[in-house]
Amino acid sequence: MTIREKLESIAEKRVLILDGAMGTMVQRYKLNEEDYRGERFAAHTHKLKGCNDVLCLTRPELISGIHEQYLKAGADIIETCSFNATAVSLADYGLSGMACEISRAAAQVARRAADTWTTPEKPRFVAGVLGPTTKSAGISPDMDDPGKRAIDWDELEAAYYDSARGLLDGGADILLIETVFDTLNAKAAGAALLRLFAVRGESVPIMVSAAISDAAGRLLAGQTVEAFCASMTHLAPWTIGLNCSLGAEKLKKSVAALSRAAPCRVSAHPNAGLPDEDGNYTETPETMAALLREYIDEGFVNVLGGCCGSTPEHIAAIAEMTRERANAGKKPRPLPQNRHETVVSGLEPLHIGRKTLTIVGEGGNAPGSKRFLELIKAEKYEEALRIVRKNIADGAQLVDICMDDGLVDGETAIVTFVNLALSDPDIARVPFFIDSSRFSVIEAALKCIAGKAIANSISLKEGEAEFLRKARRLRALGAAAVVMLFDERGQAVDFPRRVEIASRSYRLLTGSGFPPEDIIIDPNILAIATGLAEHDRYALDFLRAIPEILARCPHAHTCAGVSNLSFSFRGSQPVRDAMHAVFLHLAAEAGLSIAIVNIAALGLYGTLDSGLRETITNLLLCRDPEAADTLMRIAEEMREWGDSTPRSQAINYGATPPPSSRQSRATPCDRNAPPATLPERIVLAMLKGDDEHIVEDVTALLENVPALGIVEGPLMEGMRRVGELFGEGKMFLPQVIRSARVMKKAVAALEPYMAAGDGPGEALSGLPAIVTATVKGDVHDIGKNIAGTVLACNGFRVLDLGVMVPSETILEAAKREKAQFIGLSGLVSPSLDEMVHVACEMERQGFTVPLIVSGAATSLAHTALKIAPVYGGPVVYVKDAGEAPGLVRRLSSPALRPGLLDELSARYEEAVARHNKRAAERQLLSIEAARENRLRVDWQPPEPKTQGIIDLDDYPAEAVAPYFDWASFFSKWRGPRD
Ligand code: THG
Repeated sequence: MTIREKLESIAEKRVLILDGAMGTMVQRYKLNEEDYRGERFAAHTHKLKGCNDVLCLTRPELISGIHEQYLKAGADIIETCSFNATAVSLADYGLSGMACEISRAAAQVARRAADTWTTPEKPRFVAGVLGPTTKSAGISPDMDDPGKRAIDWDELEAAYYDSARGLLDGGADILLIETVFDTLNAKAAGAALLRLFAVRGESVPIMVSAAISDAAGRLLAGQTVEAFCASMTHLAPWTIGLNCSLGAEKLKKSVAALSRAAPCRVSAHPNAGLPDEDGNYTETPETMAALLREYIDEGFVNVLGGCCGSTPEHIAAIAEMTRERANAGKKPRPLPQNRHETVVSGLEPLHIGRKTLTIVGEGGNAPGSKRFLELIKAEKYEEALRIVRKNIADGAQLVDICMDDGLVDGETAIVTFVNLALSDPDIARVPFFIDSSRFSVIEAALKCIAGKAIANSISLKEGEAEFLRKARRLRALGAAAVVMLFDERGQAVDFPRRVEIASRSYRLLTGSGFPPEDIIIDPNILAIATGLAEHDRYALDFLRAIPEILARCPHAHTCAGVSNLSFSFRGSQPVRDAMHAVFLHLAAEAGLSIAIVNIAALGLYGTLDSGLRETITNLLLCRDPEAADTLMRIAEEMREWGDSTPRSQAINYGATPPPSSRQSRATPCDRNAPPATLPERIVLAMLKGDDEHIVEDVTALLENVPALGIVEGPLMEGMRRVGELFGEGKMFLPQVIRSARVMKKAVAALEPYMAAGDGPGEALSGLPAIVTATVKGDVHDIGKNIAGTVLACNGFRVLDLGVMVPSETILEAAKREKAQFIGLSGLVSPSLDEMVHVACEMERQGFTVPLIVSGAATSLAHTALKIAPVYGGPVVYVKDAGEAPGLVRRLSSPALRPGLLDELSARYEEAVARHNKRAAERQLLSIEAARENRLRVDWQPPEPKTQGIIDLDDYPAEAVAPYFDWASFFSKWRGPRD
């Protein structure tokens, strides 16, 4: 039996148990630098403390001890300690070259532990972990350059390949791509795995798991879980799931959504709740198991486990609860059968159905539009993007992007344009239709796209081998494929050839494992009414071919570039538009799924003049040899009388809701209500991230309001509302970044009008410096990086000192750079003490600048109770990256700062009062009851461990810990908390 078959045979019967956190467990051992280094890295150039992965080489017995605890707790699958074991992440420790070796060691340690615990009744599996790395291929690290990327697909793919090779060599059964926050990184990992499997001639099951980062249930990079799912299904993963994130309670909604969307098994391993004021994760084993019980009772999952903060006790409780629910008759989520839905995605998913017509906007097609081509040639990308954005506003559900032109370097242009388009949330929302006659250009674009795109196109023109090679490549890049009906003999123009080439293409593709639902057949629309008789039947044969192709190619779709049809009527746009409307009407009836159209100009079928409609129908269906001449006459008349055809109306042929309503639902403000006043327009522009008129508007407002007043008035209000909406999950990161860019543009325009000494004006000209760092003992920096990006975009000079930064380094840098703010970030609980330490040091050294506190471990309560009291300067707790610019700006404005400080101290007082109230309510036990509750130590020697693989005397206490259950010892010793 293959591993996948083994896993499936268990998954049929019950929910599998995954282990819990590795990092939280390693923390318990309080290792120092020397522990991490061991002998082998004693003289290593970089600090290694915090690099848990290297422990697989230097302290394998410790890692194996943690695995054993999870196996003992009942985990079916244990995860290797290799979260950062990629060349990309290990670079922080000067260990890039060791990714493969560390990964191999990580898998070996886990393999041995799993084998020790495997029995015929309960086999144990090793999941080789591939983490998200420290760099994101899909998000710009530099706000001034939204098209920039810190790493590209090829580098990531090579790194993942190397690590995955090590994991397989070390004996991993499964490869787990986890904590995905940027799907593009995960797709590169997936491509590496497919390549590795091809080279080794064997494959292992893939698990993919994303982290949700805000209340709106999106990945950090902005994708919804459904869109993420669509982006990953080409890997045919064994499971798709969610991990880390917000804890089981808040994650439930997203797991439910994923469970509805996933065509495969579903996993969930959330954090043990959210950290409290001490940075401890709040869910106990019991409360976490109780929350996850709902996942099982509602049939959402097949695999359950824990992430940050979860311990062997949590896993034991989850395993126990799972058994109990199985006994109570609860079934694991059934595997969806024969799901062949076509779902493509941008930040949001798009279902393509056979009974509805999906519209691709053709505006971004350089050879199809003189204006667009001119803009691309002149590298006026912002303006070119506006055309695409307008297509979407007009109702396009996908956008065509094509840079083919003799004078344009296709690869460079498409990569630049796609990266810019992806940083525009209004555009990034929809899936892309990547169009090029050069395959390398399509590949280059797909390597930038986190969503599932449609590649346009491949064909049998150069024979079967080349056709299948390209198809394989598209699959590895996670795209659906348009297949044009060409073969070695040329283009299919009549009905039999269309059907013949379609069937052959479909047979070859599905035979090679290409999913039928990702095949989109384009039966070639060619110009009619050209005056040549052999062209007369082009439209009719196209329409007849659709149902025939659909019948022969189950689950596949058809597609058409509609504007080609009317080339003969160039010069008479109204007639062209009417022809397109009639054609679309007929094609939709015939079963066409996808139409590439000029969306803004499309006439509405129902409103066309009946005579015109009749003539066009006769022309398309070859029912009247005079139809072409009649239409010519109509075109002439229309030119004389002026354009009377209704335009600019979005069409809705199918069951999908009208695009315009989709649009406004997803936007945090109503686009249709025009704002009355200039300040309102400015706030709205910030909310929409629309910079088109911002300079005009702020300049106009200058007549009545001084520059500083505009910054502190509408601009700040906009920033504040953006922060608020982000916090509520109503905006997502790319939108926040866009708003920040609008702010920056506005402030830059106002700067010349600001008086010297005018707070932000002065500050901006000198660019206020913010020193940021993840504190000592902590290696997490995703949130800090984002806050840095958003701040940089707002005109601050951000000096990021990196991770694991001791307080001396932070304070030295702050002095040297004359920093006006210090920002500290921390994700794990020990970071909180470290932050208190930094705050004490700041006080001691006489700092007065604001201290900004942020990161998953921090909270308002902890800031109020522990940090604010030890530092005399302002201490500001920032919950989300989106809030940072607003707060920092208010702090740097002499006018706004006092109000903010009052607001903050009121919030802190309230938090302290709440805390004190809760503490006062805490019931103390009587002395008798406490004595009764004392620890009773059983002094009998523990049972000898049959599976012991080490001699206890040879090892220090922390290594032995797994064999003497210190955790339960201490939990009894401390007694129940609260
Ligand atoms: N099938 C597939 N892809 C395609 C096509 C197809 N991609 C390209 C094309 N055909 C569809 N796109 C267009 C875009 C514009 C026009 C026609 C088809 C067009 N443009 C005006 C013209 O040439 O008259 C230009 C006007 C201007 O310059 O502004 O008609 O069939 N899979």
